[in-house]
Amino acid sequence: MTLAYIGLGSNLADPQAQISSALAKLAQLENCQVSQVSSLYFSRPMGPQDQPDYMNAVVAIKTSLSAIALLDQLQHIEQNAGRVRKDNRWGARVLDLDILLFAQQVISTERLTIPHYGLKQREFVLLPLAEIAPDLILPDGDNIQELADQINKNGLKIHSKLS
Ligand code: PH2
Ligand code: MG
Ligand code: MG
Repeated sequence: MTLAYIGLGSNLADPQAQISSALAKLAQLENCQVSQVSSLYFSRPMGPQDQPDYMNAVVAIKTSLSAIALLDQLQHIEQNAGRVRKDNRWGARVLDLDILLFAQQVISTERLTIPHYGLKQREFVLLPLAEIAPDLILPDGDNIQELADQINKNGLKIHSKLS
């Protein structure tokens, strides 16, 4: 079983409901167990500012899937939530499920970059990740708690417990 971390985000169509429903769907996936769930956070949009605030969370899962098979499952959940893939990098979305880490694997292919390329620059990823995995060390040796302590919080706030 591989320990993986997944970032959840939404800023459209009732973000809190989107994230709880995505969490339920993750928990129902075959070959996946959700082992930890962060709080739900309110975050300011990174990227274009003419979009609603986001809700973000991070979960830990244990899975026997490969990283690419996990990505297929996550994209399936995104699509079922009504996500339309268009060319709106960093634009508003109903549901975004990103593989942040897949054990200590480093993957760089057309479909997948792991660790997630924005992980260290995003307060809405680092803080929830440090909440559930403060001792985590990235493949490059960086410590999650230290990165989380150093980053500008940019107004990030805990909204509620998720699970
Ligand atoms: N995701 C984006 C673009 N901007 N901003 C916040 N606060 N949270 C996100 O999850 C997010 C974002 C594209 O994936
Ligand atoms: Mg994303
Ligand atoms: Mg994504």
